[in-house]
Amino acid sequence: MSTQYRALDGESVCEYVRRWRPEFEPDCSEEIGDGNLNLVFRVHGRANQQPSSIIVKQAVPYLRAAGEGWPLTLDRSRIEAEALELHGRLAPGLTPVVRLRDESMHLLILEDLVGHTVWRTSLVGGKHVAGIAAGIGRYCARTLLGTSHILMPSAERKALSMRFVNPDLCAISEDLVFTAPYIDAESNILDEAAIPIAEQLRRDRTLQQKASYLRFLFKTRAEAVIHGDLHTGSIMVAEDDPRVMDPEFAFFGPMGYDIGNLFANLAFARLRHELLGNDFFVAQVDEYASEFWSTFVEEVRSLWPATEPWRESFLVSLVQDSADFAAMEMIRRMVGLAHVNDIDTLPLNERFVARQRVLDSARLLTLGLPVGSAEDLWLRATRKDAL
Ligand code: SR1
Ligand code: MG
Repeated sequence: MSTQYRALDGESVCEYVRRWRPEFEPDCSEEIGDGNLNLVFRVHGRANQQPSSIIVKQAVPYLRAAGEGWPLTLDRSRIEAEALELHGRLAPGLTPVVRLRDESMHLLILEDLVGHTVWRTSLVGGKHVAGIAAGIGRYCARTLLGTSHILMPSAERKALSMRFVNPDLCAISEDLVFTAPYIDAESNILDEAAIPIAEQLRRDRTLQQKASYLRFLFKTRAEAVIHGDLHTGSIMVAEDDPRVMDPEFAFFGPMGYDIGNLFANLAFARLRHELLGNDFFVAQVDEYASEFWSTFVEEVRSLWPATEPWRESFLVSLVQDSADFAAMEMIRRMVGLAHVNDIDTLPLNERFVARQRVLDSARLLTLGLPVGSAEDLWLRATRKDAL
């Protein structure tokens, strides 16, 4: 750890900001992080006589959600900054702007996206925000293709590969996504509605084998610099202005992991509203899924070089990978350490139905016949019957 490093608090973050930009006069700060990994402060103040605010995000040397007993590299702050810069360059306007990177304090100062909300919050509340799903489709196409061998020159990519070695954060996903949900792990969080499916998961040898194979793919398929945690809580939204944040899990991994995560988290929102009887918003989420994929495909087709005559088979196999990884994300959010509000805030009876539906859909996605299209993926992720 750097000798200069110290974790900031509500007061010292203001002093830090004052020193970084003397013309910014901080009034107060609030901690706004979700408490999983980092300290995140919004610092309010004045710059050039105008009210202003910025975000300070600092890594702490352990996993906050688990406590100091789970050490975690501070290097994740560098990876996040580099991923924001790389993805921001490839997909302009679709990430927050990094205003400062302090490697010795393991922190970033980011633009405060005033007027934006977390997409998951809008989805849970049934609030439509236009122009988001298409933007995320574009972001995925540009970042995934742009860091793959399809578009990035080999030498540049090899140099980049050293910058995105992310063993600690990958280990968290290898454990929390592909391992813990299938065993009686201490990290699992089980409400009463999760207990029946946790028992099924511990007995399900077929699913366990598949999870273990997918963990292998996650570790070995260095296809692109993926975001690595592309759920709807990692996306800030305002009308026609989606911004993808929090890429600290970025590494050279399988493209289907990002796409699958996005589909899985949209499926949670849809299921919530289906069980609450909000048919209008169910149809809206269906539209998001379709818009996301059609924009992704359109963008891939326009970026794809004519010298690589296998574009359509790339898309077919990406859909299959995405279905598999969507299934893993769906399952782990029911019984693992990190849950989702879309399902956790349902009344108990609906939550029982939801957890079983999620497991049944996930099995259909990853253990059924090969998934032939994104429409097929979405149908399986959202339908009622079991395999
Ligand atoms: C405590 S870390 C748990 C989860 O939070 C992050 O957003 C990742 O999804 C990780 O698995
Ligand atoms: Mg996050």
